[in-house]
Formats: sequence, C-alpha cells, structure tokens
Amino acid sequence: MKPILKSQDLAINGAPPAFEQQLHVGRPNIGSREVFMKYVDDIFERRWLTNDGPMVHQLEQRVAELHGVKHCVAMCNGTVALEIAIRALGLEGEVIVPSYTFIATAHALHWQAITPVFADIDPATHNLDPVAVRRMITPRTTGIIGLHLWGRGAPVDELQAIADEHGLKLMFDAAHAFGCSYKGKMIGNFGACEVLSFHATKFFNTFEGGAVVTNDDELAETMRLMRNFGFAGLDNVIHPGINGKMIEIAAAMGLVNLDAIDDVIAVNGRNHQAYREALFGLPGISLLAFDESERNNYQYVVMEVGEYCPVSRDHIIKALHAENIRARKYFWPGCHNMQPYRELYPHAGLLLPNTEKVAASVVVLPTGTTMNDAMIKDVAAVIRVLLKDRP
Ligand code: T4K
Repeated sequence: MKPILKSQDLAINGAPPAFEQQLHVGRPNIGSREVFMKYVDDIFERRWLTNDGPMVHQLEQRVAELHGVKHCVAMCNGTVALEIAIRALGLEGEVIVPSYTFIATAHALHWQAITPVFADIDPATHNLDPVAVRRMITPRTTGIIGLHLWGRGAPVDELQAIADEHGLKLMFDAAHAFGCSYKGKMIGNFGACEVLSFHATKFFNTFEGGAVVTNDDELAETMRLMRNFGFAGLDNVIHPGINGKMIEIAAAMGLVNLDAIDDVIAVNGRNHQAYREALFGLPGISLLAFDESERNNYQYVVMEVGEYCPVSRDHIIKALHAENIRARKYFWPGCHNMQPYRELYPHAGLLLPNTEKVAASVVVLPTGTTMNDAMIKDVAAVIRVLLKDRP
C-alpha cells in the first residue's frame, strides 16, 4: 500500500491506485467451505435438490428461532418474497412506501399493478417519516410497507398506529435487518410480516434467497402454498401461486453462514468503529450511528457528506473509485427518479425533499469480512487528503 499523504498521492491526480484489487461494499461473507462441501455431498447423495427439502426446513427453523418468530417461509430471493407477501396480504390500489430504498421495494408493487405511493423520510434516521406517511393516505390506500433501512428499525409503533387508525395492512421490508432488534424486540415480529433478503451482497447470504417471517399461522400457510404454485399435496392445487422456492444448495450456504454470523457481526462492528475513528473530525463528514442498546448487524457503513464538506459527494465517489474502492451511492437517486416511476409520477419529488437531500449525500463504504483495520485507515486517508487539499 502506497502512503497517501498529499494530493499527488491520489489516483484521481495520476498516481497508481491505492488498492490493486477492488474493495466492494457487497463482498459476500462466507462461512466454512469444508462444511458447505460436505452439505453439497449430502444433497447429491439424497438427490433431493429443491421443493421443500430438508436443508430448507433446517434453515427455516433456525432463522425463525434467531428472530423469535413462529414462521419463516424461505424463498428464492427477497424480491419474490416481497411479491408473495404483498399478494398474500391482499394489498391492492395504492401502497405507501419509501422512495429511499432499493428499487425492488417499489417494483414488487408495480409488478402486481399496485401503485407505490412514495412517502418522505426523516433525514436523521433515513427511515419513513410517519407524518409524511399520513399525508399520502387516500381512499385507495390499502397498506404501508415500512423499511428498516441499513438494519436500523423503522418507527414501528407510529406506523402501526397509522395502519390501525385507517384500517391499513402494515408489513416491513427487512432486507437489511437480519439479526437486528428494535426497542429490544427482534425484527420479524412487527407488522403482519417482514421480508428478509439473503442476496450474496447481504450480511447473511444464501447466494440468492430471501424469506418472509411472521407470527400469523394463516398467512404463513398461504405463502407456503403460493411459493409452490398453490400445491397442497400431489395433483392438488388449491391456490394461485408461482415458483418462489428456495433450492437446497442455497439453504446449505445459509446453514454454514448462520454458523458464522456472530463472527461476521463482530468484524462488521469493529470495522464500523474503525471507520468512525479514522473519519473523526473531517469537515462535513459524518457516519450514521447504530443504537448500541439494540442488536445490530452493522452491514452498512453509511457516510454522509454535509454542506460543510469542501468537496462534493460525487467527487469523493470518483476519487474512491479511482483508488479501486468501489463505494456506492445507495439509494440514489431514489425510486421516484427511476423508471417507470419517473415517467408515471413526474412530480413525486416535490413531496420528497428529505429523500432527495439524503440520496445526494450518502456514500456507502466497503465493510465485511474481507476488510480490515489497515484497509479502513487507507480508505479514510484518501478521503482526508481529498478534503485537505480543497480550499
Ligand atoms: N429490499 C431492499 C431494501 C433491498 O436492499 C433489496 C436488495 C431487496 C429488497 C431485494 O432483495 P433481493 O431480491 O436482492 O434478495 C445489490 C443487491 O443485488 C441487492 O440484493 C441489494 N438489495 C442491493 C442493496 O445491493 P446492486 O445493484 O448494488 O448489486 P451489484 O451487483 O452492483 O453488487 C454490489 C457490490 O457487491 C458490487 O460492488 C459487487 C459486489 N459483489 C456482488 C456480488 C453479486 C461481490 O463482490 N460478489 C457478488 O457475488 O444491488
């Protein structure tokens, strides 16, 4: 690693990049390869590759236990899990969602001819602002999808109160919140159900995968039917459905990764602290904090570039990319600025000032088990030099 002390040391100014290999935000965390290979052998021996296999059962049981919920219904990915949950809950018409999220949250509604109505966020938490949610309710509204962005709990009580008051269904996109808690209660226990993503880039992964967790017996049963074409036993279809099943090899990956999650959380927690120390005191730079009284997975290191920062967010991203640090602008520019929503609702942004402001200020930095303290110091050194050399 070259020392980065002055502006001439930066790749953006012609120096070689700080890192030979790219550093990624979503580098997968992978548990024991030996145990995984043994599970793969078992799967081949059994010749049971998918369709509600024993590995999927084990994974569902362990994920449900970890979150303290009655049911975990594993699926092929988080997006299909969202779609199935939305349909099983009978949502239609308009559903209120944040725009400051990964596009899947909005697409899961649009795909089913439901209108996503974007509500603004609280700039301090990046989660839905309950006051903004109330403002978006119309006679066509049937539900609210809350989001625990970055794994930090949404304002669950306030959203539930709004849902109860207006007879709306409430569910959560908990794609970032695997293993997290809110007010001391594990994620998975809020709203009618909560949707997890086990994508490769997530803190806990099954290559691709996802699940709906719920304490509602009937809802869980409906979703089990829906993920398998509506089959209830041989030759007997009793419900509309699609193919949302998780495959055995994905569940095997989940089982080995579950064994490793305490280590991954410890590494992520250390990384978060290392970034906090290394970036401390830089003008206009702040890190989104986690509530240490909760269970956190610390999977995202979210740096905000404020108005007192001498360089722009986009210039920081450009400089980091030049050093092979693949920082991300999640979730810029907001769903309402992406298609088809930009064309369908061209004025949505007028009611989303906080979404637009936050989306323009965030830099998500690489973390996970492939990062260490020294690498983090070097990432911070790039940012420090970049800021120092600007008037
Ligand atoms: N709701 C929310 C709030 C979500 O954040 C997501 C997914 C969903 C719902 C839907 O869940 P899934 O259907 O995906 O289960 C990535 C992920 O693809 C996506 O799962 C995730 N959110 C989102 C936040 O991040 P991209 O478009 O940024 O992916 P990509 O390919 O640019 O990868 C991100 C970084 O990770 C890159 O720097 C490369 C690195 N990477 C990626 C993969 C796949 C690796 O190092 N190894 C890998 O195997 O969306």
